[in-house]
Amino acid sequence: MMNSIENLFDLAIKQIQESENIYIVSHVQPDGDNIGSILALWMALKNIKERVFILKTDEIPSDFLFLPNINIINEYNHDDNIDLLITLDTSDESRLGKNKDLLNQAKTVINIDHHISNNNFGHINIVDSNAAATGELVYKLINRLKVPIDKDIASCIYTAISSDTGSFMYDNTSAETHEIAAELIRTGIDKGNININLYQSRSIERTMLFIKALETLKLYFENKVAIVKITRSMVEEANAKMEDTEGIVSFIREIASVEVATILKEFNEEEIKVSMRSKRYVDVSSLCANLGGGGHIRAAGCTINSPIDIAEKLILNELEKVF
Ligand SMILES: [Mn+2]
Repeated sequence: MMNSIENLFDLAIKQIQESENIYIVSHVQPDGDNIGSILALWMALKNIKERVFILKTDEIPSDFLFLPNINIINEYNHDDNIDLLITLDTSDESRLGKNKDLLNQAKTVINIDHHISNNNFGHINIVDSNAAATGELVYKLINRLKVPIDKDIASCIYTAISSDTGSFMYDNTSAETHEIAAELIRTGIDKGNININLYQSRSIERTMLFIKALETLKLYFENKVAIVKITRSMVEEANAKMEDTEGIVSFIREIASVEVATILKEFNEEEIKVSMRSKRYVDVSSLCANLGGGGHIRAAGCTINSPIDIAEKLILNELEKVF
């Protein structure tokens, strides 16, 4: 029998109540939805449980250092017992990077996510691809826990939802998304400050990398496909980091003729991370799935283990099937 989301929330709450050592774990290359969600859930659980911790899987991008309690995110100490491990916004085990083994160490795993590609790796899987962000599911869970959502919790959930909806602009933004946002704003959050931190704080280095990326822009299939490439030497020349590529792919999607925007990031000579965004009709999630990746209909990604120019050709082959 399929469990309804409501039943799954109740199962998760029962598990939380019965667990002593609770760990919430971040994912590799954490984004606003991941970090906002883990902080919000941590703050909420601290109201009802003594031993709740957040584990760091990857460095926290500087954009999110303004969030309350960001400094409590810590490395796993190998002597600790994990009764309950909670993953948020994590579509599969590999997204846990160096903390992947904790899935076996934990007595119980709760997996809360909104990726359509989620493979239900947890014991309890609250996976709802209709949610615009994992932050929406965390909001519902906290309400069901009957923990009041204060300004700090609300700021983190607002960050999560705003990040994953492109400031409430993407297709995934629903009436419910706005209803939740309205409730969050009513707690008195400083949304102006959140917006400045999220959208008006680009560093000079990131700006320089942005310019370099745009210089590589190529258009295909009657200008419906735009591709940019970031090599390690470009990152070095801009004195930037690979995480500073955030926002470039959305920017090139804004070109009028473009339906699919793609960025190729060279993490290693034969390790190319690809992010794809579509505008109106192409399902980039299934396109990326053909290359071993996944994601959402309008935002997806994959990793290709070839040099960057070969990776570009593989992607163009997939795109050719669509255009
Ligand atoms: Mn998300």
